[in-house]
Amino acid sequence: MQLYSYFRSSASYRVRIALALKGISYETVPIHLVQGKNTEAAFVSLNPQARVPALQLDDGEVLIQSLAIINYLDEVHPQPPFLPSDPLARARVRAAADLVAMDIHPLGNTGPRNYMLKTIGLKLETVDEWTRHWIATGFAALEQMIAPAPFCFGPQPTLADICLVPQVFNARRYKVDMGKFPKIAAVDAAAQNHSAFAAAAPAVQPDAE
Ligand SMILES: N[C@@H](CCC(=O)N[C@@H](CS)C(=O)NCC(=O)O)C(=O)O
Repeated sequence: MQLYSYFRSSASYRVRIALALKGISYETVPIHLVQGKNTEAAFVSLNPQARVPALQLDDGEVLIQSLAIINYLDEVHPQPPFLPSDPLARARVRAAADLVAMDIHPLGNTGPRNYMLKTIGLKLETVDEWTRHWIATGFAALEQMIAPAPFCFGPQPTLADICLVPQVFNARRYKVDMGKFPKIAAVDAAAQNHSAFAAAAPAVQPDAE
């Protein structure tokens, strides 16, 4: 398998965690977002959305959208599961994952940030404040929804942790005050000690700068 990835991309980071948790080996194909490599024809032919991640399977099929990729991996490689078996517990895990992936992440993503900076002409400090605001707003809600033990919903990582840990990386990058979110910080600390999360971290990727 080949993972088209950018070391600092949190959507790519989610898929790297999922692959590591499942013990699936893959080759990283770096797509440098700042250099605009995602908009080059070769990559757009794989992902018409021009975003990372994309996962090319051994038979050549290409999957896009991190949650679709992660759910595919969970269906094809059921162990260890990313969701609990109880429907109510599954709904709680999915709610936490969606809060991060659908409500927080899109607002601080490269495309919208660049539009605000380059097209609207907002100052970097204004855009950074926007990014911090939406991360902190989402984290304030998430802090009420999780019960670290040590992961968001128990002793094993779930889809919620797979989404949350990369978002904490982003939060730190944009200097969100993590002291306000002790439960989220505790989950992140537990993840840093887990080999799959450690292997997926931006700093150890082949394209890390
Ligand atoms: N919902 C998508 C988001 C993918 C996404 O936005 N990736 C970002 C990096 S984290 C990207 O490639 N941005 C490039 C751009 O917006 O131009 C997913 O979960 O895969």
